[in-house]
Amino acid sequence: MTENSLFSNEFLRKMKSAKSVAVLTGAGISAESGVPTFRGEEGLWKKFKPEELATVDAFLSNPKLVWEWYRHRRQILKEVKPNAGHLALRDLEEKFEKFTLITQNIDGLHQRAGSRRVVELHGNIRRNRCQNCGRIYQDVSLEEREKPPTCTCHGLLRPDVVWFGESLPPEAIDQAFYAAAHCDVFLSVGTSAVVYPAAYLPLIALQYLAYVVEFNIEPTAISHQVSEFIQGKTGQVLPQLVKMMGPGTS
Ligand code: BJW
Ligand code: ZN
Repeated sequence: MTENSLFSNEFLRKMKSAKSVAVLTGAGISAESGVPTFRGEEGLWKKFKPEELATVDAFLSNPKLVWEWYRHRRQILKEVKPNAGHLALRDLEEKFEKFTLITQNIDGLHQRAGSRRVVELHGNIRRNRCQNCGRIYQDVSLEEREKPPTCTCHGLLRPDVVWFGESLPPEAIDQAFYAAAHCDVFLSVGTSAVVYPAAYLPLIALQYLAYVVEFNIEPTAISHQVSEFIQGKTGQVLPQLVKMMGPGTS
């Protein structure tokens, strides 16, 4: 352990010599901005399981309820800003030749923090898409509607996000799998690692012999498999990692 004691010498050595780093983030990184997570005690949605609302079936059987859920979340996002964890990942990006930030989050907070290369696995809440013809609508004023607007084809508009049973954007998943298989260090940050295929990424990185470090406030489904588990709030721990890395690139 170092004087800092949070990070092992091995982890810091790997980080300082890494050419390629991949990071997977989940709802936990945005929790300190005030965005509710999906699961666990802190999850505001514990009265709704995501598996019950984030599906096409739920949307088609009760479009107004699902639209309302997203309207509420869009409202929250108007009032929040990136936290120290997002900013630390932005700073980390500058330190490596190759850095891929893969996020399951749909909140756009990494981009707002200034991260340049962000791979969005589950879409983005700011856009809407026709459930029938797939046409994309960028007009954010549609968010204000109390029920889902309709497309010119008469299909219902829904947020352009990935629900259970739906495929992830092919380009995003390709980039994510490539980054996991080709990185020297992989960081799994603020995710419960129970939703696939995202949850495969740290396991793939391990298979390809990357050093895999998990950051979470509590152990998760993959904690026993990773190279190192670092317990703490990402808004506190990630800035310390950036500081320990020192100035410059590796
Ligand atoms: C902190 C903190 C702080 C708090 N600091 N930490 C293989 C095996 C088994 C099942 C499947 C499989 N492959 C596919 C499946 C089915 C399914 C699946 O995974 N089901 C599981 C639940 C079992 N997957 C799918 O359906 C996916 N599609 C797919 O595979 O397509 C191919 C296919 C098609 C048809 C048939 C079969 C295959 C799609 C998954 C889409 C997930 N979508 C959602 C909603 C997105 C839109 C929205 O936001 O509304 O994505 S669900 C929800 O979960 C959201 C999240 O991105 C995702 C992950 O959650 P996340 O980010 O990990 O959040 P939490 O709340 O779970 O965890 C937060 C963590 O932070 C916790 O650990 C806290 O401790 C921690 N934390 N504060 C650090 N301050
Ligand atoms: Zn349409």
